[in-house]
Amino acid sequence: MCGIVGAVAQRDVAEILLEGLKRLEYRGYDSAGVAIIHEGELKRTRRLGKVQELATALDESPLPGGTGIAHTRWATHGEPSERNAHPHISCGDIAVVHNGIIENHAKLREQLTALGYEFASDTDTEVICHLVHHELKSHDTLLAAVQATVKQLEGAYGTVVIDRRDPERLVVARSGSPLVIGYGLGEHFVASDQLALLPVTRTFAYLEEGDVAEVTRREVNIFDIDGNPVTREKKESEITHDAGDKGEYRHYMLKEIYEQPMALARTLEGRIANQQVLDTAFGDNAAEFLKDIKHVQIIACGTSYHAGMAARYWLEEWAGVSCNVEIASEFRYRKSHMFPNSLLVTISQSGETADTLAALRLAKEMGYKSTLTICNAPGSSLVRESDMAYMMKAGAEIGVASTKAFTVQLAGLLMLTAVLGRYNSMSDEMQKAISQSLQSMPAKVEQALGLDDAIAALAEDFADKNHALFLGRGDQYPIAMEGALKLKEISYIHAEAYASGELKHGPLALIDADMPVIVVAPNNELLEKLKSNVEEVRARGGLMYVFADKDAEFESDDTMKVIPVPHCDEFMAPLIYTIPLQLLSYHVALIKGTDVDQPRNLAKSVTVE
Ligand code: HGA
Repeated sequence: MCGIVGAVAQRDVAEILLEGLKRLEYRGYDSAGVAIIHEGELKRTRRLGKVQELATALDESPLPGGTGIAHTRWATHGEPSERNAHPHISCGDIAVVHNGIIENHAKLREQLTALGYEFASDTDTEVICHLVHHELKSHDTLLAAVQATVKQLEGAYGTVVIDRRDPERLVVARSGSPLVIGYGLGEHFVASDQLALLPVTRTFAYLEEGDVAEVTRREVNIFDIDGNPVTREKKESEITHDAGDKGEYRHYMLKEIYEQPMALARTLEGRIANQQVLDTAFGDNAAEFLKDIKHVQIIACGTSYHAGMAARYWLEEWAGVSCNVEIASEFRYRKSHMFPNSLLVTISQSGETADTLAALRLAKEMGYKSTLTICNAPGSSLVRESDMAYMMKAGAEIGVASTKAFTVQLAGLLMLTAVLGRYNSMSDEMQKAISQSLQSMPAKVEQALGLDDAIAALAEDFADKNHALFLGRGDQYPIAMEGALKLKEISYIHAEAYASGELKHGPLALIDADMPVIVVAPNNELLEKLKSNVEEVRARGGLMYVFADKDAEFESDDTMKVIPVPHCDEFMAPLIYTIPLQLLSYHVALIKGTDVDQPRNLAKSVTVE
C-alpha cells in the first residue's frame, strides 16, 4: 500500500525519489508527489494519477536539491486529488509524507485550527505537518518536535518530515507502517520498502515500532519509543534479482504465474530430507514450539485467508489437530476462546498486513503457546514478532493480485501439516507421501501451465458477463473462493464461490445462461456428490466450465465445457487446480482491458486497517 521515499545527499535527489516511487508503483496508488529543499526553500510538485505524470511535470520543471521526500498515496481520508496528494506542507516550512491513518485527526485538526493553522487538504496526514510546525515553537530541533508530535498521534504511521530551515536532515517515525533506512556513501535514504532503494544501496536497517530517527548525509541516529538511543541491525539486502523487470511477459501477474514452478522449488529447498519435512523449515527452534501443539488458529486476510482455509481441511484430517481459520479484521475485534496448547499461525505475503499484525499482537497477549508466520518478506514485522517464521522465498510479488505467493503458502501449510502430523497421529507412510507430493509439485505445476492456450480460448465467453459462480467441495472450496477473488480483483466481474453442497440453499436461484458456473472437480471421494451438484445447475439452464481430472469422466456438451487438468494426488490437488483459475482470470482481464497489475482501488500490501 502506498509508498514513501526520502533522501539526503550532496547530489540532486529528484531522480532517485522518482525511481523509488516507480519501484513501489505495483502497490497501488492514486496520486504522487515530491518535495525538495533547494536554497532554503521548499519546492513541491504533485499529480493525480500515475508516477509518470509526476515525472513529466518534473521534466518540464525540474526540482534541484539534495534533501527531499516523495510519496505515492492510496487515499484513506479525502478523495484522490492533487490537493490531497502528499507531501503536505505547513506554513512553507515543514513538509511531510505519511503512510497509515491518524485516528484522532479530527480532534487535532480542531485544536490546530484554533491555533490559527489553515488546512489545505482533507487528509488526516495534514495534522502531522502542522503539529510539527507548532511543536518547533517550543522545541529546539526537528527531532524533538517530531518526538513530541508522535506522542499526540493515535493510529498508524510511517512518516518522514523535512524542514526548509534545517535543510540537511530527514526525521522519520514508525508506528504501524514499515520504514527502512538505506545506507549510502555520504548519503542516506529512507523508504517504506527496500525495493525502492535498490538502485542506490543494498544496506538496510528496519526501524522498529515506536522508533524515531534523524538522518543526515553523514549520520543516522535512531531512538526507541522512550527516546533512548538504539541501534537497529544493518543487513545486506537478499533480493538477488531485479523485481522491477517484467522480462518477456506482458504483465507481472503473468510472469508470476509462470514463476510458480521455480518459486515452489525454492520454497522446498533444504526443507525435506529422508522423505520427511524438517521441523527447521519453520526456524531453528521450531521443534520446541511445535511438539505439544493440539490446536491451530490461523489468521489472515484475502488470498492468504483462502490458503488458511484449505489448510484447515488438511490439519484436521491428516495431522489430527483441530483448526480454526479467521479473517484478521474480525479476530482482532472480538473476544475469542483460546484452546489449550494452541499455535497461532499468521499468513501474509508482505508481513506488514495491519490487521494480521494486530491479531498477532492480541494473540500474544492472550497467551497463545506459540506463534508462527508464513511470510514472504524477511525482516518484516510479522517475522520479527513471531516465535517462528516459514520464509516463503517466493521472490518479490509485484502484481497486486496474488498468485505465486498463494501457491507457495499452500506448500508451506502442507509442510506444517506434515510436521504437526508427526507430533500427533500421522503415519510414516502419509508423511512420506506428503513429502513426495511436495517434491513433485514444481513439475506438476509446469504441466498445469500447459493449459494456458486452452484457457485463453475460453476467456472470450466471459467478456460480456457481469457475474460468475465458482463451485468446489472439501479443500477445493477455498480454491473456488480464491478463483472468484482473482476474477473480481482483476476483471471487475462480480464472482462468488460456494461450497457446492450449498447451491440448493440459495444460489441456485441465480442460475441462468448469463451466469457462468466454474467448477473445480479433481477425482476425489467427493466427486459423485459434486456431479449431482453439476446436474442441479444443468437442469436450470446454467452454463458450466468444469476443470476436471480426466478420470472424473465429465464430457463436454452444449451446457458444459470440460477442461482436463493433469492428474495429481490429493495433497497437491488444491494447488494444481489453482493454476487454471489464475490463468482464466488473467485472460478475462486481458479481454476486458483492465489494469491487470494494478487493478482499480486496490493496493498490494495493506498496511492500514
Ligand atoms: N491517510 C493518509 C495516508 C494514506 C496512505 O497510507 N496513503 O498512501 C491519506 O489518506 O492521505
